[in-house]
Amino acid sequence: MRLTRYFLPVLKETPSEAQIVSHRLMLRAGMIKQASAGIYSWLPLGYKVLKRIEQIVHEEQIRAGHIPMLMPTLQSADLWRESGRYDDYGQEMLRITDRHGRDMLYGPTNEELITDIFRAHVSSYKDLPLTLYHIQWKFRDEIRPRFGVMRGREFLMKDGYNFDLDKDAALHAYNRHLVSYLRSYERMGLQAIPMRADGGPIGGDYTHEFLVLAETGESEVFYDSAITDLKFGDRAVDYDSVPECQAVLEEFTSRYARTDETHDAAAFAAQVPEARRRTARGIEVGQIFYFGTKYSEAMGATVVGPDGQRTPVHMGSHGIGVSRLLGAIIEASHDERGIIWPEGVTPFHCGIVNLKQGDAAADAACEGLYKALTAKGLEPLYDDRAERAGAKFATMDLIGLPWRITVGPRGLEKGVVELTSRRSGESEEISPEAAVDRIAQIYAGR
Ligand code: P5A
Repeated sequence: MRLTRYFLPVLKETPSEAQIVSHRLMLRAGMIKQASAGIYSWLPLGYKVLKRIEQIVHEEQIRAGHIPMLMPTLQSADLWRESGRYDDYGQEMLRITDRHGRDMLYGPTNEELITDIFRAHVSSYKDLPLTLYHIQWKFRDEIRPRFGVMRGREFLMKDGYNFDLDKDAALHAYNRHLVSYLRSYERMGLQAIPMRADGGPIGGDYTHEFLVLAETGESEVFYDSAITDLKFGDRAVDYDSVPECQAVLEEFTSRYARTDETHDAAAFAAQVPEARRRTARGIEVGQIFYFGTKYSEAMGATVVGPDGQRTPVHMGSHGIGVSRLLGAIIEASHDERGIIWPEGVTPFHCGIVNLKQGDAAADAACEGLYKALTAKGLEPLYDDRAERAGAKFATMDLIGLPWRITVGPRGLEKGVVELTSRRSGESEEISPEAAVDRIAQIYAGR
């Protein structure tokens, strides 16, 4: 993409309404624009990152054997009356009446809708296990929407639902989700720690939240610092293997880590040596639940088991805050100049800065780099504006592309361009061809 043809409305001023750095940077980098309280338009740069995050989530869910689909945003209130949650959800639920006077709602979550689909089409244990998921907009009329996409009213969630014959099978689904979430967050450059939490309006008392530690996080958390040494890495876990998934769950949840809802000061003191006890704040980027037969019993979602008897299925639901993740990643990865995107989610693979637009050699070298990178399947952002170098660097630093290739007449006389890492700030002078190869190598397999 050439910057002169792109739509990147960066702001010079720091927006006064934004209280936390990720919100400020998303506004300044022209990623989002508030449409109304807690509701945002996703401008091209923000939309690109949102799509990259969605793509990682899809790939990891499909790897785990979960099946993508799409349910609507608007739901009928009748289903929610069946489960008994129409009243439970209170004012957070946006209620709508259609022209025929029918009660509708903008879905805050989809347990009822998916259970309705299941009961209409599945009636035998032979069709289990089954896990369906989608990535769809949700609406929760939060009393205090704030921090930009972090606590929105309209927000994008990946929500998945497992259907199993019994509790053991459903707990395997739970473990599979835990493994796939650890992999997903690491691919996004994040460390998200599973912590024992509370079921809230979703239900169930077996649930973990995934928290990214950050001072601006809305949740208070208590944990054993040893947990931050755990890395999922690129281990290959067989999602069909009950012991392998169980082992990952045990490894990542055996140390004390809880949100304030379930924190137990006495257990904390008994289980964790004082030097390793931490109280901090965290951003909740996902939550997994096992709630058994709560919805299947209320809504009559049963299957005929191997013994010929009808039995309600065991279920769980599993959510990732896709739009919130943009804020969480920026909170975890930025400096005073702007965002620093991890390679896994960056909107463009690298920037190309032409120090002297209009100089024949510099223009030609930039065009050459642009074509060579594109031919390798990479997406560079070429700053081809007739701006001074300082302004171009400031824009690149603000929008946070992890790599920058700087091209100027002086370097070209020596046959070199400059390759700079946004994270370390280190630069090296190399030939344009070597720069292209290096960028291709960095992104190989991503
Ligand atoms: C699990 C999937 C559920 O709704 N039902 C379907 C279950 N869980 S949850 O924890 O309530 O939400 C899942 C994730 O969505 C993100 N989230 C939000 N993101 C932005 N703004 C909000 N107002 C908001 N509310 C929830 C969180 O990341 C949460 O973990």
